[in-house]
Amino acid sequence: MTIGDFSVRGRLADTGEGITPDELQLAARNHAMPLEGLRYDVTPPGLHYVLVHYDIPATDAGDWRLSLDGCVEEPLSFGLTELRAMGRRTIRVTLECAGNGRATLQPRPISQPWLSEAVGTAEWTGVPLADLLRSAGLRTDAVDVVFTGADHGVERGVEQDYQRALTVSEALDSGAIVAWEMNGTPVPPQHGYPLRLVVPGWYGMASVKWLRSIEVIDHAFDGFQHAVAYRFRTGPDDPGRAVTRIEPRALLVPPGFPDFMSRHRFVAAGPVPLFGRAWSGWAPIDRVEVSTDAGVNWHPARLDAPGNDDFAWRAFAYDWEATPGEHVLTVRASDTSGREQPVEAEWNRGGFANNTAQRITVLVT
Ligand SMILES: Nc1nc2c(c(=O)[nH]1)N[C@H]1C(S)=C(S)[C@@H](COP(=O)(O)O)O[C@H]1N2
Ligand SMILES: [Mo]
Repeated sequence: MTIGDFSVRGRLADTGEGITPDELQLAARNHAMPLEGLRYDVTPPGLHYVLVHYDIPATDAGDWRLSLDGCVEEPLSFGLTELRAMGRRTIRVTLECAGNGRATLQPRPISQPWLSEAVGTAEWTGVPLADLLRSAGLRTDAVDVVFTGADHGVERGVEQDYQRALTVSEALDSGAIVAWEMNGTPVPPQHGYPLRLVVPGWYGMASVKWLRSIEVIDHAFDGFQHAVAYRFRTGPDDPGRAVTRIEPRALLVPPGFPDFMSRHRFVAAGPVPLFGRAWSGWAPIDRVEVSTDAGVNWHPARLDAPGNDDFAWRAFAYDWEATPGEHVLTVRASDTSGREQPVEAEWNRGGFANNTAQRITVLVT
């Protein structure tokens, strides 16, 4: 159903229009990971970014049920205890919001105004989604698998439960899990307590929180978060292309100390060790380059040995010999699929996947 006067197309900020009260309201609810949080292999809880479209629902692990039905041989329903008995796997995953970088685009799409730090890495423990689907038995007419959260709201006039889908092959092969633990403790309320889907390598919107139902359907899912939101569109009438996996990105821990308002940095001249993390949802990271002169010259960073999880970020380091004056640090990553992080990403109307290289202004004294 639709409510009120609305346009299913989002709005773009007018030339020179600052952040609106609506955007500020979203930014105050949904927080990013402070960049110094990049120093941890696994983001401590509370520092991991949070994105909630509607409200955090009131949920209770004691009576929680997850249903699994539709095009399956045997419809199933699980409580938490039954799910735990199905198996247990822990995976380290870097999640990033598809809207990360949106607020720096010109013109600015009006929505959650992320800068560059809507990211975090956690260890998620749960049961492989593929095991659940196999235990119910997929019928031959199965096409898509629809995941529904317990949260409910209105988005651009359309009332809905938060829903996303994967194709049957993505659901079976993506390594997705239905998780009840984050970093070894129950998933916190804002991250999906008591159960959430985690789809490694995909932008965050695929990892449905407060998961209460999995339905296998015999046609392609065309819910709001697929057909209207999360599409790369060049204009309001462009049908666009689906947003799926995470584009490569590298971020540095800003060196030295910050100015309170501008976040510009101060460091003393001499050796300055630079450190950061890089990730991609398409393939493992194989190269990171650092520039200390706003992208004129690029230098290879040292990459840490890859870990066991393909979709967790990889650490890198670079030794900078800082000379007095103002410098702009910038960094870019590439992965083994040949994707390279651009110095300036292409604009799209929803402001998705803006992996434009980070820029940090540093005053060397
Ligand atoms: N049920 C539900 N799942 C959801 C969302 C939501 O609003 N409701 N937001 C999605 C989006 S857009 C992102 S980026 C991730 C954020 O996960 P996090 O808050 O645990 O970092 O959750 C996804 N799963
Ligand atoms: Mo997101």
